[in-house]
Amino acid sequence: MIELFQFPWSPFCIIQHRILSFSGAPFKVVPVPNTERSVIWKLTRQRYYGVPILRDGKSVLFEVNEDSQVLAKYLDSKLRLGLFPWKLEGVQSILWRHIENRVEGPCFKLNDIYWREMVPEREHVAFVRHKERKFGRGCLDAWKAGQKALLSELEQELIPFEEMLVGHDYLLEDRPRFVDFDLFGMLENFLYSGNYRLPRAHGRIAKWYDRIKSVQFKDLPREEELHS
Ligand SMILES: N[C@@H](CCC(=O)N[C@@H](CS)C(=O)NCC(=O)O)C(=O)O
Repeated sequence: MIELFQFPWSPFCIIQHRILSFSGAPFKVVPVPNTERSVIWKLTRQRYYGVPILRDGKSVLFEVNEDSQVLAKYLDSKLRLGLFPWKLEGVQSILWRHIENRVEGPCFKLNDIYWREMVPEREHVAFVRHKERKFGRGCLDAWKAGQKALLSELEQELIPFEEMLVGHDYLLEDRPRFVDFDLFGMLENFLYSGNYRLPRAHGRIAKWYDRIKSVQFKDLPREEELHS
């Protein structure tokens, strides 16, 4: 059975978790503490410490650079989900870079403001140290102080996605592709703490979010039928 090594509020783990549940394939979640990655280090033979990773039988899958989509492409080709059709590869590659930078930024900071509610106490010091080493001393408090500005940054960043939903149910077409799961991961991370709602201005995104949160591959029309 496919195993997903993850922690639950990570935007990148949420993407893989949703793709797996969309697929209908059986899978197992293996929780990894945010601040203790030795299991990942061991499984990847000292080549990776990030999450998520996948284990499928003897294969261990992990990303090879910031913009690779090794995990999603593996699941897509193994489970035949149609998330990366060739005709959309170029536009999806541009979009996922954008989603994982410009949308991810405000989302994870807004969620991290509530870090005390997610991170077990024994991990507090390691969590704060990790964040401050990367984003500077006092970053978590600075994000809290700048919460309003971060919310309006997110609202702005979502405008093109609201516009993309004119005329079809998902971002690119009437069926979900990888970028739908990618954007979902960022927004689900933003919503994780339970302290936010999606920006009210974006009505199409709200409806799309309800679809992408629960869509099942088995309920989609077969791909050939779409083009007949
Ligand atoms: N591009 C990678 C990014 C993964 C990533 O940034 N994961 C974070 C958690 S959300 C991580 O483990 N970062 C390394 C660390 O925390 O030390 C992917 O798609 O999986």
